[in-house]
Amino acid sequence: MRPCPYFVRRPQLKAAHAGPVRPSTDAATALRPAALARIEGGFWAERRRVNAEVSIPEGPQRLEEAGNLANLRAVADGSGPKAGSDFLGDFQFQDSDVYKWLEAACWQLADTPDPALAAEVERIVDLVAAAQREDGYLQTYYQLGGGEPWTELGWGHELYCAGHLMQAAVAHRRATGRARLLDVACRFADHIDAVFGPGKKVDAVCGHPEVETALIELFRSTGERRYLDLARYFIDRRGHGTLAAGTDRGHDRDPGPAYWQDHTPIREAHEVTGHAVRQLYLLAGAADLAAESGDADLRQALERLWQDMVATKTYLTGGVGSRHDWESFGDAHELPADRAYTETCAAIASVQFSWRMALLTGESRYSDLIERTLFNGFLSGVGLDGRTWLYVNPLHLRARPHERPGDQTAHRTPWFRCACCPPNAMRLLASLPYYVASTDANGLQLHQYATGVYGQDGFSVRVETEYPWHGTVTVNVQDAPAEERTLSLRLPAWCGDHTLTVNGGPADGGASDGQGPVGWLRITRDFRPGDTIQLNLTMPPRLTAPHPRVDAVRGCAAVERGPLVYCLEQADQRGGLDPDDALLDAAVPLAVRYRPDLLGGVTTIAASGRLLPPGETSDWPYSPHGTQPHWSGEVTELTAVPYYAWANRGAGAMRVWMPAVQRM
Ligand code: FUB
Ligand code: ZN
Repeated sequence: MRPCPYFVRRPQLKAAHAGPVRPSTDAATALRPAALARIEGGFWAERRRVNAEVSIPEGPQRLEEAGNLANLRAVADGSGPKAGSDFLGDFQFQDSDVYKWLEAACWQLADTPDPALAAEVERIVDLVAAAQREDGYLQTYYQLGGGEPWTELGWGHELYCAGHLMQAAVAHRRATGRARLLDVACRFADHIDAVFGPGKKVDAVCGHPEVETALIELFRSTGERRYLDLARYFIDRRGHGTLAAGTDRGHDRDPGPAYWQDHTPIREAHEVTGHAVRQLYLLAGAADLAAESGDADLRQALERLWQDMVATKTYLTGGVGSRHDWESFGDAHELPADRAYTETCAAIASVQFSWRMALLTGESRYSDLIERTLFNGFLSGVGLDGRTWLYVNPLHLRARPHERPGDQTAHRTPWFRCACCPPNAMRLLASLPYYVASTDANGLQLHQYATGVYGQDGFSVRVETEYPWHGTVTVNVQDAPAEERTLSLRLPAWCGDHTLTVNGGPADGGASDGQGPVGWLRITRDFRPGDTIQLNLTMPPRLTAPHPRVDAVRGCAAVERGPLVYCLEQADQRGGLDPDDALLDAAVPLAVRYRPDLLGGVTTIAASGRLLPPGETSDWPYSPHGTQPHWSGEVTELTAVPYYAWANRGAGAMRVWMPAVQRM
């Protein structure tokens, strides 16, 4: 293998500096991810245990069965599939699943050394390195005769795969200190740099953003500014219609320029639109660029687009992307519960975008959305067993759901023909500790609540909590410098009432920082090791109503508690009641019950409902305004479980939004 032709600086990173999103020293971010970040117990530790013990170790087997590794072997040593049609898999981007798995495995290794996993990582790194072309190019689909590289920018996913390779390489470098995969990524980045740009062979963008954020991470890990410049070029070049729609071989359907985010430059955009994952990966990359460049216009555009997404295009679960057609965002307030697409990857992309915005601005609202998305619209994509997945995450499934050809189904599946979601979920879970805490010159910020240790530079804390089941968060100071520091605790937007104490007494300064009633609770003092801060977040169950513009669920209510969105699954209802056959009575208080035996241990919520009278049918499903002829039946108890745990007990109906009894 040829050495990387450019000088690449590789600063010695401390092992503690693992994790994604490491702004450079000069970056204009308000906050930086905490270097010390370990989740050691509680809710997320259990989900991450399953990820570490089941999902990640079984990944190579899934990649073997799906042909991804065979494709790499075929290129590396001529074994397996030969050329053209022998490429295994239905999509040009099969390689990206391997890279996402590698990234997940590396973040896992950064957390917990595991010789068997480390050996597996090195085996696959060797395979990837061996498949790389002399000139740095690497994509097995085209290397196995799929066509001429860089001629199918719409659907080819070459820069998308390159981006995932770079992210895997950065994870490998940060987690293991090794440079082998980083060299592969640099050689590919250098090749791309030689091919793309004004006056070069190609002056256009890829149909799937991803390389932008990856190049900036590669810049951060190598110090090579050309990678930052290349990312800037791709971000600025997008939105100028460089992608010839529908002209790639085998693709005669034209998704329109918004699908691949080539309809308008980011700085001029006013709404999130098009393919949800493409949109959010692009915005994540742009947020990285805003951080590294200090570009205020770009930052303003990102704040505007994030706000548009939250205000008009986000489900209660944090899921985004309401349309099955082209996996896209819908119109404002087009948020149907039953036809929600809400791809697991889109939830992950939303977390990635929001985290970059949280670091850039220091505002807590971004981490509010991260929390909502992690606990609901993301985690629903991951089976409790760690080996079955959801690609789409609807908020309503009928007992006899219709299935359209080409639709992704809402049944848990071991892997997918298009397997983007499972390894993506693995990498987010493996790197989750790095989304919990951040630091700035004044101190430490806790964005999420998870038992563990967090901190940096002589100021660290240990967090104990049974969140999300209980709202008590105990923070013990472990190390503190002999000077004042500020500890900031996010007051979740859902929380109506809280108390905060320091060493048992009132916390002076524990007030909001001007972001209205929600925001950061800040404690500034000369902390001493052993100081104890206790935050009590009151979390009664609550009913949530949709904005009247969300037509699809008008007149409905949803059950929530703390950060969790609940749903009614048929499996929990008396006599196997289909939740579609009931109304929820909002006038009756909700009751909470902890069920250690259910779904790995969950808090359930009981609500009062009214049944459709038995035998009632309707010849005409409408009635005079102001009447409710079909919903006067007997009272029943309805049981709600956390939405993230749905679809783990076989087929059955489910709803998040329940039509509410209207009192005349
Ligand atoms: O195109 C690559 C990935 O496949 C996208 O990110 C997903 O939405 C799925 O279409
Ligand atoms: Zn996906």
